[in-house]
Amino acid sequence: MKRTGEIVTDLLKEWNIDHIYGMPGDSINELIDDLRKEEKNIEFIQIRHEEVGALAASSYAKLTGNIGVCLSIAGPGAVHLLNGLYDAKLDGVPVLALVGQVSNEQVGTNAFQEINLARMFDDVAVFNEQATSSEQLPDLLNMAIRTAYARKGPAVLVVPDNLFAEQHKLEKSLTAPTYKKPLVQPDQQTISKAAELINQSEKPIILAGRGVKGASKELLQFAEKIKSPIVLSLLGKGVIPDYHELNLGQHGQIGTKPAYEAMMESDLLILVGTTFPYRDFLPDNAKAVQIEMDPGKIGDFYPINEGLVGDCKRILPQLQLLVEGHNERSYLQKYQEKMKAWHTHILKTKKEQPEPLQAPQVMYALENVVKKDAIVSVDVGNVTVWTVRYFPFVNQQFLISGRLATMGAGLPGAIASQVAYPDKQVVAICGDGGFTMVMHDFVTTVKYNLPIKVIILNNSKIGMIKYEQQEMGHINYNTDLGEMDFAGFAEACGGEGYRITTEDDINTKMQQAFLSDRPAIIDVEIDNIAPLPGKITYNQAVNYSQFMIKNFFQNKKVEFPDINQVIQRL
Ligand SMILES: Cc1cc2nc3c(=O)[nH]c(=O)nc-3n(C[C@H](O)[C@H](O)[C@H](O)COP(=O)(O)OP(=O)(O)OC[C@H]3O[C@@H](n4cnc5c(N)ncnc54)[C@H](O)[C@@H]3O)c2cc1C
Ligand SMILES: Cc1ncc(C[n+]2csc(CCOP(=O)(O)OP(=O)(O)O)c2C)c(N)n1
Ligand SMILES: [Mg+2]
Repeated sequence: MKRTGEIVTDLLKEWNIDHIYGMPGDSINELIDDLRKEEKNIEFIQIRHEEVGALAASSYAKLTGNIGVCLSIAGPGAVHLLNGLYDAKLDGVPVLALVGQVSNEQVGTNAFQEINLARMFDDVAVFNEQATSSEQLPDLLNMAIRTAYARKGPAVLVVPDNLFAEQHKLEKSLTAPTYKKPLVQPDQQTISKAAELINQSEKPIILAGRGVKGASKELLQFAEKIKSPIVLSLLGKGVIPDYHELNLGQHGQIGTKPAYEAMMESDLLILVGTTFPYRDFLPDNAKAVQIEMDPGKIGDFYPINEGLVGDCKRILPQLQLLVEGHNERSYLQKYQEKMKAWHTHILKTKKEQPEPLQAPQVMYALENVVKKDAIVSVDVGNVTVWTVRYFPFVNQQFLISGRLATMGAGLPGAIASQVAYPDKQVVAICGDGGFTMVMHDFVTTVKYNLPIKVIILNNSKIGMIKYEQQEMGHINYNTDLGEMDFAGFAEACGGEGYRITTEDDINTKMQQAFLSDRPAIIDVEIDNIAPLPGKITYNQAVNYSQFMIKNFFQNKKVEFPDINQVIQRL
């Protein structure tokens, strides 16, 4: 007979789980002892806040496609997991949360740290069960992991700690530690109808998202044949190089003006692997074809004419065989010209030398030191827009909390990236607000010697909200954060800190930091200017004028955006 905890760790290994993020404590101590015995096979990464563990598990799944695992005690530890589990749910990736519980005989008695975990996890989890006997635990674990993969979300398995210590009575598991991915394929008739729509179209445009990761070659060959421009969702950043001649950049509030205009002019929208949520940025009356793995999402974002369910890596070449090739297309050429002008405009801004420093100059300095295959984990705020717009990707991978858009995801994402790929360069780009939500876990990077580089765009403000309030015509309230010396903090944690305040030392300090093999924070003091939308709408302009008038009468202050840029983006 084996200890149940030993069977659990054996199963984790069979599922190819080689690391777990967590914080030990009562109600999970028995499992911790089993994990101790397996430390060579399953690395335990002790984070300082369970939210970071859950966000790291979610990020690991986004990067690798493999399940991310986090662990916590009952009560407060479990509560801390929630944000990361919601991130996994909203971005549709598999995560397993192993959560301790008071011992079996105490469940339901208001015991110390006992909360109603089943009710708390009910909304977030795609699988939410509490083991009541040691016999069922291995099978519940298999079911939890399989469901997380099948339903692409977080599975929560709550276990009263005493169960791990019990001797397991059954000789054999009743279930198997396996998940088989289905091969879904649209019928030939639907593919032909989609090809017909494409052949009839004069101005086709592709909106590609994260689902294209792994199918970049197929996407480019298809787009090349029909001579269609490609615009990308935010999460599609990096699936094709930013400077590729068919790429019109990102789409939406964070996007480019050529992407917006080309989209509005198009007569056929080809959605590939995306849940792009901003209806205002899609054309009013275009025809549409959608290629999407999840049948539940076909037609969910646009009134499509044909939906092709399955893997775009297989479907794009099948479609490519049926569509007519084009040597040129004036619609594409028009926007390629506009895109050249956009790149010139962006590069010109990056080369300016404003005092104080601004975010585009930081991106320019970063671009010069970062490796072509680095992983870039970005936090939520203006920092997202600066990175996406001013940091061109060649072959880098992009990581963010997309749908939940939680601040504080940048650092956990970088931790997960370095754990998953110890030999790759990993960069986190965070705002001062987002980083302070999780900054305690910079010590984790020091403890585990994860040589990540954290760039902080330090504007002493929650810049995005300051700008949002202005855009709504409101006077700013509670958007100042106050000053913080993040470089000093990095050193106090045992890492390296670099503080950059002027253009003069930005390149040398950035290079120094990137040459180091230790975790480092590069704290850049920047001016808080607003990253204007790629395309400014009439309403945005009107509301902003209202803010300027109110601000003048109430605070006797005048804040003008960069008028040259505003005119270019109108
Ligand atoms: C500050 C901030 C600002 C933002 N602003 C914008 C913005 O302006 N523009 C923007 O686009 N987003 C923006 N977002 C992100 C936005 O909320 C969504 O997360 C994002 O648009 C979704 O991107 P996606 O569709 O590529 O990814 P997902 O939502 O992950 O969708 C990917 C889809 O691909 C499917 N799929 C997976 N694999 C395959 C395959 N092999 N074949 C076919 N289908 C597959 C999946 O089933 C899924 O439906 C912002 C987020 C933040 C934090
Ligand atoms: C957990 C969480 N709380 C609040 C928000 C709302 N929010 C979005 S961006 C932002 C400001 C981010 O500030 P900072 O990290 O300093 O980045 P900046 O915008 O200044 O570049 C806030 C408060 C959020 N997205 N997530
Ligand atoms: Mg800030």
